[in-house]
Parts: sequence; structure tokens; C-alpha cells
Amino acid sequence: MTTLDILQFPDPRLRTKAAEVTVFDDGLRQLVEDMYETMYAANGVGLAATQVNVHKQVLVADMSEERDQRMALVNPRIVARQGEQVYQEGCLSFPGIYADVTRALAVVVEAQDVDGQPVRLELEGPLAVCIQHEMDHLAGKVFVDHLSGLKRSILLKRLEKQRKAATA
Ligand code: GNR
Ligand code: NI
Repeated sequence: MTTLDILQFPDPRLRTKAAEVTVFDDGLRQLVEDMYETMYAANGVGLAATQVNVHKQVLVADMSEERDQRMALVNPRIVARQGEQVYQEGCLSFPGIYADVTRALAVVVEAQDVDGQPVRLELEGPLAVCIQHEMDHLAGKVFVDHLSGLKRSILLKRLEKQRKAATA
């Protein structure tokens, strides 16, 4: 297993739209294993392949306290959404930055597992937030895109400041 480097905003590669996965082989299984390793090492609750510079529609998540409830989705699509929730989000591509984002409260997701088998999930609450956040990454979108211009610019200035302080 390998820990992969996570792209940091504003790396333009975070804007890449991921391609559909058509081949379910050992390479895909290896990618998913390395993504779990990377997510757990970074103490994240989710990770999109985009963030490790692999532009395929693959995401992993684990929102459990015990860090033992792995979920890997390939080619995920939201087929239904309901309600609204506001949740304070963070992102491994924006270390130290947090912001409230409004998203659907519940979503129905159709995807495939690593073997290509179809899966259908009804998610709500924090797990629904996480999957929507990861699916955004696969579309080249990041959480601050959901904020108003003013909020976004304040947060991005803060990110800059923290980086300068860290490298000074
Ligand atoms: O680790 C993460 N925490 C988190 C918290 C609230 C909402 C979404 C997330 S996802 C994030 C990991 C990450 O950047 N995934 O893309
Ligand atoms: Ni993220």
C-alpha cells in the first residue's frame, strides 16, 4: 500500500472532470486501497480520486468513529435528492479551512462497486454531505465554490496566510 500526495488548492488539476471507469481490474483495486490508506493517514472522512491526481470517477469514504466502515463508489450518480442541511465542511485540499455549506439532506446514489457490480444507496445526514462533497471533486468542483464571493475570498486569504506562516 502507498500513501498518495493530495493536491492542494488552487492546483488547477483539482478542476479536472473525472472520466467514467470502464475497466474493473487490479489497477482499480490498487487505486482504491491506496486511496483508503491516504484518507486514513490524513484523518479524512472521504477522498476523491481527483485529489490524488487520478481523474477517474472513484471515491472512498468512512465516517465511522472506529474507522472501520469503508465505502468505495465507482461512477456515482445522484438519482434523487431531498431537503436541505447546513454542515460545517473541511477538505484535505484546504487544510485548516472550514465553512458552512448547504446541501441536500438526503440523496439516492447509484454507483458501482470495485468489481463493477451496481449498488444503490439511500444516504442522509453527514454521510450524504460527504458523498456530495466527494462527487463535487469528481466534477472539478470544490466546497468553497458553494460560498458567496465575500465569504470565499475571506477564507482563501486565510488559507494564504496560514501557508505563509507555515513556510516562513
Ligand atoms: O475529511 C474531510 N472532512 C469533511 C468534513 C465535512 C464535510 C466533508 C468532509 S470531506 C473531507 C475530506 C475531503 O477533502 N474529501 O474530499
Ligand atoms: Ni475535499
